[in-house]
Amino acid sequence: MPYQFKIREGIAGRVIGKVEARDADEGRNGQIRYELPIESHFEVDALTGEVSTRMALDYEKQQVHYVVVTAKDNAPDPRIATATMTIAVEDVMDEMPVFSQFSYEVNVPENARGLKIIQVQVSFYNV
Ligand SMILES: [Ca+2]
Ligand SMILES: [Ca+2]
Repeated sequence: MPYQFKIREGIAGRVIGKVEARDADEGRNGQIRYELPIESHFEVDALTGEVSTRMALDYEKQQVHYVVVTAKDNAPDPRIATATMTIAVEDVMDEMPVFSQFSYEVNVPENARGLKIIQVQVSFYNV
């Protein structure tokens, strides 16, 4: 079963949703533990299935993350199920404005009152 979550960029340690696997077995064999890949940007609570961001995500780097969550029962010979989470990162206006040129040199004539000196172009990555 696919999961779809959304999270704003730039927030670490925020719960974004929950995964749930069911196991009809009784007792030990019915106890499920959830796991995510170690190198993931996310972490999952092994017992509750709550998924949260391990680190702040950057929309400008990656807009969607596909993460496979594994559910494993506690049997000596564990049964394993996987589900894919699609996590959409929401854009926030978090980029610094950058000048299109590193420095500007302008010569202003003396007594040039009211003269338009230079037009500086500032752009945002978010635009
Ligand atoms: Ca960003
Ligand atoms: Ca942004």
